[in-house]
Amino acid sequence: MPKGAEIVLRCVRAEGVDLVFGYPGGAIMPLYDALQGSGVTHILTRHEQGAVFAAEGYARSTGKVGVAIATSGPGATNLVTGIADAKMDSVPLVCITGQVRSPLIGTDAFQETDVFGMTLALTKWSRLVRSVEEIPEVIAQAFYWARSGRPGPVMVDIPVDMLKASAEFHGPVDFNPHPKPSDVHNDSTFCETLIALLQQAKKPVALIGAGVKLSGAVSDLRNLLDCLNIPTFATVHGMGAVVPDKPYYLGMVGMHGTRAANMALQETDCLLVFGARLDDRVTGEPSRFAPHARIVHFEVDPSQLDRVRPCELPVIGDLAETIPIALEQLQSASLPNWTTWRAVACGPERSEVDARGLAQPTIRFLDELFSRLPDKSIVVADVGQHQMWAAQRYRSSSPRGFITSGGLGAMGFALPAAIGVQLANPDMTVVCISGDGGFQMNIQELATVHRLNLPIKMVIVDNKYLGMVRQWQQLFYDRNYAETDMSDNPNFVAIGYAYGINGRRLRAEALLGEKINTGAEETLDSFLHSTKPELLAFECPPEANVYPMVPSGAALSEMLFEE
Ligand SMILES: Cc1ncc(C[n+]2csc(CCOP(=O)(O)OP(=O)(O)O)c2C)c(N)n1
Ligand SMILES: [Mg+2]
Repeated sequence: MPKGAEIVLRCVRAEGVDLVFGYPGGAIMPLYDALQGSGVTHILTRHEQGAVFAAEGYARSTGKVGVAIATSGPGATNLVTGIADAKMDSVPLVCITGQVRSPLIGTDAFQETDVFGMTLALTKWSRLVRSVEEIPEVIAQAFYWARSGRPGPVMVDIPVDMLKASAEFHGPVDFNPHPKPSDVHNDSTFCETLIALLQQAKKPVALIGAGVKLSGAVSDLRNLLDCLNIPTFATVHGMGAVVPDKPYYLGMVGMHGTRAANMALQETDCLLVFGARLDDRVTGEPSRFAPHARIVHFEVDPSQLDRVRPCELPVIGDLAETIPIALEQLQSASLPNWTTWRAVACGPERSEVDARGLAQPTIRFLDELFSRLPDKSIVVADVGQHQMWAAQRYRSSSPRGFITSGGLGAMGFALPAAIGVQLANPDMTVVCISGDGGFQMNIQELATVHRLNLPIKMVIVDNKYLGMVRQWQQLFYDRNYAETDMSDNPNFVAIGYAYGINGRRLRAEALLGEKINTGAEETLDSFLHSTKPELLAFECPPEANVYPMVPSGAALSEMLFEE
C-alpha cells in the first residue's frame, strides 16, 4: 500500500503538474522522500517566499496551476505573502504544507502554526487533511478550486503522520461540484440591454482587466473591440489583451495611466468593464469615479460587482462564453457613429508629454531595452517606480507578456517569479526588472538562478531610494525622506559575481545624448544576447518621479504632470 506522501504526489501529477517549487523541513520530509521517481520535479528555492512567487510566475505565464510546498511553522508562514498576492491577482495556486503530527495539533508543538486559520481570509478554499483516505479527494478539490471560475490560491495542510501512513489507493479522483447559478449565465438575453445602452451612449469606452486573459477570451475580445471601435484602455494586468497599436487603444489607465485613458474614463457616459475589479489604483477616488457613466460589467465573480457604484448591466459568467455572445449580437446591431468622440479621446492634444527632467534617462533606458527584445519575451516587474515606468513603456501584444504583483504590490516578487516564468517558458527571453529595494527582498534567489543556469536578464533600476515612497514623500510629505534612503546599497555587480552571475553597470549619463552612446548599446546588446543569467545595474537619477500621477483621493482627471 502506498504512503500518504506518494498518494499526494500521484494525485498532483494526475492534475498535469510536473514542476513544483518548495523548501523542505521536518513535517514535510515524507513528501520529499517520495519525490524521486514520482514524475514531479521539485525546484529548491532559497526561501519559501521565493518558492511561492516562483510558483506564481509559472502559473501567471502559462495559465496552469502553480504548486508551492513548505514545512510547518516558519515554512508555512513564509508562504503567506505569496498566497495573499495570488488572491489579489487571481493566480491559480496550490500550496501544500506539512503540519505537526495530528495528536500534537493544538498543543503548541514545535513548529506548529495554524496555517489553515491564518490563511482563511487569503484562500479560495483550504483544508487540513484528517485521514490518508481523503487525500485523493482533497487534492482533486484543491486543483478544482484553484483553477475554476475566478482562479486563486488554495491551501492543503497535511499532518506528517498522514504523509507517513499507508492506505489503499484506487487512483486519483475527479471533482465536479454542481453548477451554481452564476456559472450558468450563458444565453444572449443581456444583449438587448447592452445594445440599448450603447445606442443611447455618446461617449462609450471599454476598460480591459485581467479576467479577459484568465478566461482565455483574448481573441474574441479583440474582435469585439474592433467591432465597437471605441476608446479602450487597460489595467496593469489587462495590458497585452489589446493589440497596443490599435488606433482606439489609449494605454494603461489609473494612478500612473495615460492622460488620454484617464480623461476618457472620467468623461464617459457608458463604461464597458471586461474582467476588472475596479480597485482604487484604477478608479482614483471611488466616489468621483466616472461620474456620468452607466456601467456594464462582464465578470465571472459576482462578488466583484457594484463595489464602486452599482452597475446597470451585470453580465455574470465566464468571459469566454459571454464575450462571444456579445460579439455575435453587436455585429448585427445598428450602433451610433462615435467618430467625433473617438477623435477627441484619441486626439493629439491628449497624447503623452515626452518624459522630461530626471526620469528621462530611465525612460530612455527602458525604451532601448524593450526595443531590443524579441517577440517571444516576457517582462517581469517588481514593485515601485521602475514597475510603473516599465508598465508605461512596454507595449506588447502578448497577453501574458507583462507579469507583476499588481493587487498586493509585493516587493521582492520579480526575481523569484522570473524563475518560475523562465522554467515554464525555456524558449522565451525573460527580463526581470527590479528596484534596488525590492531586489534585496529576495536576493537569495540569485543562488537558484545560478544553480539552474536560467538565462534570466535581471535589471536593477538603482535609484538609491525606495523611490515610489520617496516620490510620495516629496509630493505630499514636504520632502521629508524618512527612512527611504538607500545610498548605502551594496555593489550589485559584485553580489552577482559572488553568486556566479555575470554583472555589468550602466550609468544614466550614457543615455542622455541625442543618440545612445555606443558603449551603452554594446552593454545592452551583450546583456540580452547572452545565453546565461545576466545582471545589469542601471544607475539612474535618485529623485526622478513617475508621471502622470493621480494623487490619492483625487479624481482621475486631476493628474499631476512633471513641471
Ligand atoms: C513588501 C513590501 N514592503 C513595502 C512596500 C511599500 N513600497 C511600495 S514601493 C516601495 C519602494 C520600492 O523601492 P525600490 O524597490 O527601490 O523601487 P523604486 O520605487 O525605487 O523603483 C515600497 C517600500 C511594498 N510594496 N511591499
Ligand atoms: Mg529604488
